[in-house]
Amino acid sequence: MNKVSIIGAGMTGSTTAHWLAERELADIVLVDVVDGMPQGKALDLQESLPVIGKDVQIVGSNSYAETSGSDIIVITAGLPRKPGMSRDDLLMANTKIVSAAAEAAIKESPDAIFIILTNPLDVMAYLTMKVAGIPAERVVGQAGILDSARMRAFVAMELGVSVENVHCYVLGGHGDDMVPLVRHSNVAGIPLETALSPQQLGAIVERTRKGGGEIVSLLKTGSAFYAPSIAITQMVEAILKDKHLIVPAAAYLNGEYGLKDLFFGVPVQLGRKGVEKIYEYELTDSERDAFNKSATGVKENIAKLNL
Ligand code: TXD
Repeated sequence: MNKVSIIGAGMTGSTTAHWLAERELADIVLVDVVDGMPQGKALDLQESLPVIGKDVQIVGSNSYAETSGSDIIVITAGLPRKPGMSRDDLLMANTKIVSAAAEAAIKESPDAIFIILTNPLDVMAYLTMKVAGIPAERVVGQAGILDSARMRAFVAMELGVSVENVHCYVLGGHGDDMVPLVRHSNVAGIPLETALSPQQLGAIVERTRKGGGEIVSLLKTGSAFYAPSIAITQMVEAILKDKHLIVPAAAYLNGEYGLKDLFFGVPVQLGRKGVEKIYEYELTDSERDAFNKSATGVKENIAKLNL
């Protein structure tokens, strides 16, 4: 059985464990600093499995020893946003937490692939690569599947069609300057720009950009967790099953899209080795401008880390 360790057993971490166990994808270790919490959640989840007939082991712990030999390490440890906060406001607090997590996790699982969720996402993925000292293809950040799923949900609701017919691609940094690529998105092959009026489309793009904030203001404590954790699950499955699945995700760029030395949301092919390939879309001038604006924000935050 494959082994996936999730660092941070809060809302996104434990919900990821839930989706993974339900799909019988791997044995799971949940690690958190809170005494008893990961153990309690792991046991509760383990006790749910007889009902659905799934056989995976789920362990909760406050130490990294149990994570030893993991195929994948998912890092969700850190603070979530409060209403009114931007993702960037979390930078300094989460840098300490993610550094410690990456350092401890790599010692136990030197060959693992890391999937990062903690915000600010693109910067935390970069930090993990540096601290763990592993090749870029073994680190990938989750943001694009979620942002694209939000846009797909809004389009499906607007048109009254199945979400299965809606394909959207949101790339760039995981912040308010993310880039919903309208020209590359479609409904059953019909370009989004034909299927929707400019007003409808404009409203959907805006709601997508602020999709995380919309949930934060509704919840008042904490941020979204169902959609982010199913997005991680899709990435875990693509890696463990060596699917060569192309998804929007944060990968290390070394010249692709004219950008260098940052993690950034692009179409990424995921397989057993991690990031197998980055696909480059042809962009118009305005799309490229949006990419560059988003990348500047990510670069500024990376610079603050003084790595
Ligand atoms: O798409 C995306 N990238 C995101 C990112 C979508 C949703 C959430 N996103 C970010 O993930 C969010 O802004 C946060 O930075 C993280 C985790 O969000 P979550 O909603 O899971 O936060 P919780 O419920 O507060 O859980 C965080 C847990 C909590 O149980 C802490 O005790 C734990 O992290 N924590 C730690 N675990 C291990 N080790 C250390 N050092 C540690 N510090 C805190």
